Amino acid sequence: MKIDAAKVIVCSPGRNFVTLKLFTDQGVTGVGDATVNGREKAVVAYLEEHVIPCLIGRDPRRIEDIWQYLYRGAYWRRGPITMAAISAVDVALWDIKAKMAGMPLVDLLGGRSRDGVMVYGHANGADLAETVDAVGRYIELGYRAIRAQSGVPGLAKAYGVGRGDLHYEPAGVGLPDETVWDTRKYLAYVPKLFEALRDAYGPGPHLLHDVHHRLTPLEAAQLGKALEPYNLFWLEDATPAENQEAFRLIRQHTTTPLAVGEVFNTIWDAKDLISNQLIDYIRMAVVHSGGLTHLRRIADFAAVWGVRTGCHGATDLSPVCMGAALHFDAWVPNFGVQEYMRHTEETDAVFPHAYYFEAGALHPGDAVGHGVDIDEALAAKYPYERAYLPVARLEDGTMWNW
Ligand code: GCO
Ligand code: MG
Repeated sequence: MKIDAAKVIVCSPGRNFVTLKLFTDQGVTGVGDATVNGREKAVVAYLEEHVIPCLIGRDPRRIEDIWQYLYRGAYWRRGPITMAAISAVDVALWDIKAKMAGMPLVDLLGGRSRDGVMVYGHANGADLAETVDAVGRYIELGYRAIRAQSGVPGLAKAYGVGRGDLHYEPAGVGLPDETVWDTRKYLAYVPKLFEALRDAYGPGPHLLHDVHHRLTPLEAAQLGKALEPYNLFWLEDATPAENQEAFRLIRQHTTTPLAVGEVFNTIWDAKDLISNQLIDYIRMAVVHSGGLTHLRRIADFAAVWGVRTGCHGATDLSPVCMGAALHFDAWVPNFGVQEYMRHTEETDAVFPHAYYFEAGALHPGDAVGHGVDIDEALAAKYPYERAYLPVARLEDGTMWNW
């Protein structure tokens, strides 16, 4: 059996997606997501110029060997572009293998460990009252876990606050949006938000919050401590994690559970965080961390240290990534939660999928493979548009972390 063709499809049904489709001489095809938000074309070039020529003629059944060939063989290991390209190939190969076996992908991974995959939805509002209402709407929709983000008094634009509907997407066409950040205003406000949420909805719902890399380790420790009375499911990306040691300081001061990893690409980014038990949830996504072959290895390593998974699932990860993630989540023994930021109707139509939402959980469905495809004719109606994520500056103009 041979891979005899490969195609990279770029489309923009509301936002940009890069999809790899692999074809075999036996007629079975597979698809993988290769989207890196705001840097999409870099992955397209990596795949078309450097990866696809090495794939043609290879046996698609040799998933592990192809993974090692692309990872070790590049010499320039790791990084988001390399690992997204490897992931796209890996997921397409797992899709092909599961289709050939006539099974949903989860059965190849070891079978289901749970009936549904608990997801958290994104509630946000311009101020405290709007955010409390937004969380209430998610509870009515059946969500058991909800991330709450809110506008901050005195700041024109806060991270995570959308355009007033359910489909928050931060990337915009045109040059990067400039936003202004002030840590003191934010720190004074967030505990009030979670106090209001617990007053309104009691101890039942799992509440999550994303700091989006904005704090220093000491500030993150202060926030974690201040939030302890509200029993968060997790506090995410409390401080940048290039220096994994930074989390030790946070950990020494608070019992609020910590999640990190959506910008990580390999086990090496998380090795010290996990083995020193400095975090509780590892957030790496199928698309940005080398596919299922690498992610399940990370999950097994994390399990040794009692760290659970919480895969990134923002709308810049395509339905193809979501499909693969749900098969992984349904299997992985140390599952925590799956992020679910709903795609627009246009995106859902371009990527027909077997997964579905029911009672606060997503289900991967019973289709063979990972159950997600791309409608190429429809995709062609949404051409690529250059888009960037915003940037953030402090009030005096200093660049900060968005
Ligand atoms: C999340 C993320 C996203 C990112 C986005 C960047 O927790 O869902 O922080 O909203 O900002 O994926 O492309
Ligand atoms: Mg995040």
